[in-house]
Parts: sequence; structure tokens; C-alpha cells
Amino acid sequence: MLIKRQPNGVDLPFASEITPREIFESRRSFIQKIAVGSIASASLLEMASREAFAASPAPQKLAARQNTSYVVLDKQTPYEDATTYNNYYEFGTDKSNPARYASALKTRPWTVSIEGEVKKPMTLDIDSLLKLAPLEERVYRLRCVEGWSMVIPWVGYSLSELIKKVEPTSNAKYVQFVTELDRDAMIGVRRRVLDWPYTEGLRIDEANHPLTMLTLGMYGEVLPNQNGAPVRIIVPWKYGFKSAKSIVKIRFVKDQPSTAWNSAAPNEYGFYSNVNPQVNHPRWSQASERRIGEDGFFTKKRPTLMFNGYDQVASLYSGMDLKKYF
Ligand SMILES: Nc1nc2c(c(=O)[nH]1)N[C@H]1C(S)=C(S)[C@@H](COP(=O)(O)O)O[C@H]1N2
Ligand SMILES: [Mo]
Repeated sequence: MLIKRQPNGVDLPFASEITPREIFESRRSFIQKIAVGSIASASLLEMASREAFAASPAPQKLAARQNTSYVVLDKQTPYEDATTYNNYYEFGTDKSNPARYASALKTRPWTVSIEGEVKKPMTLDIDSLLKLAPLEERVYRLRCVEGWSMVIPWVGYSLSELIKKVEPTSNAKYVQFVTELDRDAMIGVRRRVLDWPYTEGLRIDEANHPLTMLTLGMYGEVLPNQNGAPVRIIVPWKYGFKSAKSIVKIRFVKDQPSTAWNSAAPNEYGFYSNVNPQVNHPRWSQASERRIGEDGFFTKKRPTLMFNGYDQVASLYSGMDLKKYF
């Protein structure tokens, strides 16, 4: 078996050799399997049991009242799919990598600093963020630019609740989200796939739209690390990459901020990145999508909806050519 020796001295098998499903099997059956010898090496056995513990900590409940104004009626994506098929490039570019490696990230203590064009800059820890506004459950569609989507019950509140506390100045035209960069915990940042730390941005009216959610949990529990613990943003009418994970800084700025994907490939990923079936990605169509968890060989793709079906945001873009501002 191929073992990659990590600089921190931990042996990691190549990602492709253990499937995400195995990680989420109960610790008992996982360890039983090791006992019957399907994984032979002693150091790997130790590593695997350690990882099995780390990957399934006791889930921490997060009570929230469902806000029925923000619930799509599509069938919810099974928890296992939503937590094992992820994009979080700081932990590797394979969909199964974040579930395997993100447990290395320490999500407490954690602070988010809110700065720039605001009258009241502040630094808030996670407990303060949990208390800042009543927690709501909202069931949102999220569509990745790659052509797949999920339906997830998120826990949090409108980002506007936080924005009004810091009192943006009249110069605050945009908001930039800067995410965590932990070179020890994040094995994916050893390769310069993107400019680290991962950054994203919104126009101030997009950030203030009630749909835009400061998110601390999902499925009634705190966010799993692979889904962006301890705090992320969810912008359901935009492609998934706008929904930055593990945020440490929110900057209010005058000019359109740089964002990781836009800097990496400006012709493929625009600043706006509204879900739009009429604007194809240069390398593929955006007209349809596959819903994770319900895809089989004969499953038909779903048509992709303008703004991912969130028509209430259309007025934010009236008068804009959305082919130009893609
Ligand atoms: N920090 C960070 N945030 C990120 C990403 C990332 O690589 N790093 N990937 C984005 C992409 S491309 C998608 S589709 C969503 C996926 O969120 P999910 O794994 O919770 O479904 O997270 C987004 N947020
Ligand atoms: Mo994505």
C-alpha cells in the first residue's frame, strides 16, 4: 500500500485507497474490519483507528426554529452525501478529501474579525456569533459550478443581522470574506491550486439580502469541518464557490475585492457567479444539474433554474447584462 510521509510525521494513505463511505461506517465495524486484516500495516492500523475516532466525534446539537419562508420543498440530501462529497480545496481537490482530512482543523477557539469601512469594527468569537441573532433552520438548494446540487438544512441567520451591528460607512460598497489558512492542518495548501487564503466577495446589497446566511450548523448540528466549520457563508442563488467556508475575516471595502476563483481563472469564474442556465461555463453547459444522493445511471438531470430558483433576488440585477457580469 502506498503511504505518503507527511512533514508532520503522520502517515497518510493516498486518498483514493479509502472510500468516504468507509470513514463514516461505525467505529466498531471499521475496527472489526481492521481486526480481520483487511488493513495490514500496524502503523496504518493505529492511524486508521485514530482517524475513525476523529472523524466521528459526538455530534453537537444546535437548536433552531425552522423559518418556513426559507424552506425549499425538494427532498433533502442525505447527511452522508452532504458530508462526504465536498469541495474544500484547502484539504485537497478530490471530493472525498475534506471528509478525510478536515478533522485536523481546530475550530475552537476561533474568532472572526469584522473590519474596514465600518463604524464599529469588532472581533467576535463563535459563542458571540451563536448568540448574535436567533438561530434559524433554512433549507436551501446549493448548486456547484461543476453541475451538481444538494438540498441542505442550514442553521444560522441572515448576514444582515451582523452587518447592522458593525454599521457600515457609506464607502462600504462590497464585502470580502477571508477564510482560514492553517498550513499545518490544511494539507491541500501545500499545492498552489488557488491563492491562499481562499477569499470570496459580494456586493453590499447582495450581502444584505435576507437570503444570504451566516451559517454555523446544518442538519440540527454544528457544521462538520468538511462543510466549513465553525462559520461559513451560504449564498443560495450563486454558484457554490461563493459560499466561503471557515471564515476568519469579513472586510467592508470600497472597491470590488479580489476573490480566489476569479483570480485563478477570470474567464471561467466571474465575480457575480449567479446561477444562470443561459451562461455556459467555457468548458461545459450550465443548463442542467445532477442532484447528489439521487443520481443513478437512469436518473434524469434536472434543469438548472435562473438564480437557482431564488427569483426574489432578480431585482438586485435589474439593468445589468448578466452575460457580461457573469
Ligand atoms: N474555504 C473554502 N470555501 C469553499 C470552497 C473551498 O475550496 N474553500 N469550495 C467552495 C465550493 S466550489 C463549493 S461547491 C462549496 C461546497 O460546500 P459543501 O461542501 O458544504 O457542499 O463550498 C465552497 N466554499
Ligand atoms: Mo463548487
